[in-house]
Amino acid sequence: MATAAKQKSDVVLQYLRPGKKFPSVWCPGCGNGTVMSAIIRAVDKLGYNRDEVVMVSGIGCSSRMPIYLDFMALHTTHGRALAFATGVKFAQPHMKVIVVTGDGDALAIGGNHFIHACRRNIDLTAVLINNNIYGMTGGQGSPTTPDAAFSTTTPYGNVEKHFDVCELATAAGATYVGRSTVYHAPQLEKQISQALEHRGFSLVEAIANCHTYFGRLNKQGDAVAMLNMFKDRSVTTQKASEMSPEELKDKWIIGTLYEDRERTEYCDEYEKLVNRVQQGRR
Ligand SMILES: Cc1ncc(C[n+]2csc(CCOP(=O)(O)OP(=O)(O)O)c2C)c(N)n1
Ligand code: SF4
Repeated sequence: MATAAKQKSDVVLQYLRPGKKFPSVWCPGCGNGTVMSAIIRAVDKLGYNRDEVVMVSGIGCSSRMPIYLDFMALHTTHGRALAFATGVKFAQPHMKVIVVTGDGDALAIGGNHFIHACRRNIDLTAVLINNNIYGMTGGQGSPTTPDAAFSTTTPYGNVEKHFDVCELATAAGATYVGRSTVYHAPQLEKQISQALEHRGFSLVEAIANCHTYFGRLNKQGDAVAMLNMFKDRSVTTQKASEMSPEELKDKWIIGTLYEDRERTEYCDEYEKLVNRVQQGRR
């Protein structure tokens, strides 16, 4: 048992950037670490050459991830990860491009890039770490802060409707959409693997704990209490299909939520266009 656990952690250690090993800037117990291990395990099991993996992020606690991981990396400006990643993929189509982004980074300042990356169906995998708040800057509300929830900018309770990021991505044209939580680490890894193997724009929403701000301000307890809450409030797609809308209220449906294998990917479509034009066809 101890050996199996050691082997598992060894895989994670192999992918950490030399000289950037722990301690990280993340608070002890932060969900970002679990998401990072799930990404590592998915990449490792899929057998990708790590020099062909590019990790791109914006700014935020979650967006610190490429600093720790020994992949090709771009730590970009706030909200712009998908725009940079689009450029990387278009210039180097053979690269596997993983975007790590927070709910604020992807959906507030980066909201426009997010919907257009979905619409284009470019072959990127976005892992959106949703902790319902801005962690790095001290707990301000984000587009996923739930109705009535507390943050430093909603001290009397949020009056705005929040985004369901998976519904948003599906409506905008993403061709793979999945969700999991940091409590369900093996399933999170599976969703990330499926997203990486999908040709087109894929999104995995990773529900994660920021106990330091969201948990504290909303009296949800420490990291362990928040993980137990993720366990209690999550239902699989299969179970959800047997539940009424009332029963599903305040629940997270986890698993693959949407998949379209038919639609052509953006770089492939563009290559076809170039060939057509070079042959003098319209
Ligand atoms: C142009 C710009 N505006 C604002 C900021 C400040 N800022 C840095 S991170 C951040 C929010 C991060 O929240 P989120 O993306 O949810 O990530 P988390 O820290 O929760 O992982 C903000 C507003 C910035 N760095 N640049
Ligand atoms: S502030 Fe929140 S999101 Fe940032 S490292 Fe701490 S627990 Fe994680």
